Order: sequence, then structure tokens, then C-alpha cells
Amino acid sequence: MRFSRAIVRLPAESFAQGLTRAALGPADLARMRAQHAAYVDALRAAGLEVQQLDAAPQYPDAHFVEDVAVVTPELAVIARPGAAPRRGEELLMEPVLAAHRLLARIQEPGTLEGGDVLPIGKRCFIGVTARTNEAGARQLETILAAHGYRCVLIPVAHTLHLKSDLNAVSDESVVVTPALAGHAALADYEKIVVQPDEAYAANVLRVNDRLLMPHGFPRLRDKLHAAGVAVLELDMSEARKMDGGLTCLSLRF
Ligand code: CIR
Repeated sequence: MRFSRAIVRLPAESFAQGLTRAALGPADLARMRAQHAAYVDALRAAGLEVQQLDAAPQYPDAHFVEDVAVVTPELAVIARPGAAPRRGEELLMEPVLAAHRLLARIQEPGTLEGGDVLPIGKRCFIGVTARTNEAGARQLETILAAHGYRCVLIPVAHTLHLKSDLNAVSDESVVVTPALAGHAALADYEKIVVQPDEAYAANVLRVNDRLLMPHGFPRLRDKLHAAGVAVLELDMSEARKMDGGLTCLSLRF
């Protein structure tokens, strides 16, 4: 899938008050801003036109824009965050996406966060997690089925989002943690399995002809190099402290 655009949102001054289960110390605003700017540069270097939205200080997690929508070539599905403090972020994104796509919406009692949704071609993996419930996943399945997608629901209990554990390298290969590597739904894919102590690095981001990965995970980097994948490493230390990674900082389409 080739992307031509991305939407990002500047981290707010309040960003360190966002939700996190990581115990990695306090997150630093200046460093987060610098890392976010480097991320935007990487998206532009990959050929994307990047629309940068203003910070939304009332929502400290709002720069994790991936969670509030699912965008495909056919439409944009406005999500319904499972995390109560994040509910409302999706309303900020609605008018932005309405300029690019027809909209559909996840409705109550469904909850869904985009971090749980991994489309690969016309297949779409949906994590059922503490953030995305089965009702939300089934709603998305129905919406996408009308556009020819075949969805697979994957229950994920041990981590925040599906894409904390599983991401595409190409249409045929994925990076995956040991926890999901044996899942039957992934049987057709070539798998690059991250070591348990490098699990954070499973959140790689494929952007056209390149793969972004977090800096500091040499064994995954070497495996990707050995597989002939060109990677660009980015320092993600501050987003990581807030349980975020490469995929969650943008919507690509
Ligand atoms: C949250 O807990 O919702 C944010 N602090 C992190 C969201 C990360 N999103 C993602 O991986 N898609």
C-alpha cells in the first residue's frame, strides 16, 4: 500500500500527563518535541505530504492520532476510544478526515482504537484488547467487509494494542513478538520475531519503500538488515515513556 499523506498532531505541553503503564521515568517535553519533529521529517522524506495539527492540551494523549481513526483508500472510520480520558479526541479528527474521505463511525457500545487495527492489503487484523471491545471490532469488520476486506479478530490480553506486537514489513511479511508469532491468522506471513527483551521494537512503521524502527534495538535491526529491509531508526524514548510508538504518532493514507 503506498501512502501519499499523513496527519500528525503536535504534542501538547500537557503530554506527560497522558495515560501510561510504562515505568520509564518522567517524559521530557523538549525532547518529545524534537523527536516528533524528526518523525515528521522522516515521513516527509518517505514522500508523504504531512498535515500537522495544532496541539490539543485538553487531551494529553491527542498526538497519538492513530488511535482515533482507521483510514483506508475507500473511507475513514472514526473510532471510539476505549480509554475514557481519550474519548472526545476523535471529534477533533472528524472534520480533518472529512476533507479526505467519506466517514463511518464506531458506535456505542463499541469501542475501538486505531492502534488495534492493522490492514495488510485487503486483510485486516483487529486486536480485541482492553481498548477495543468485540462490539467495536465487529462493527469495523462489517464496515470494511462492504469494501472487500477480510477481517480477523485477534484477542490480545498482555499488551496495550495489537500493533504493540504486530506490524507489516511488506504485504507478505510481519514483525511480531513471540506472544503472537504462533497465531493461526499469521500462518501465511513470513515472520521476523523480536526477542522478548526487544518487544517494544515490534512497533515498526512501514512507509512506502522504507521501514521506520525505534532506535536501540540492535538484534531486530540486524534481522531486518539480514532480510534485506532498509530501516531508518528514530529515537522514540519520550513517546515510549507514555506507552506510545512509531505507528501511533500518525494517520497514513
Ligand atoms: C494511551 O495510553 O492511550 C497513550 N498514552 C498511548 C497510545 C499509544 N497508541 C498506539 O500505540 N496506537
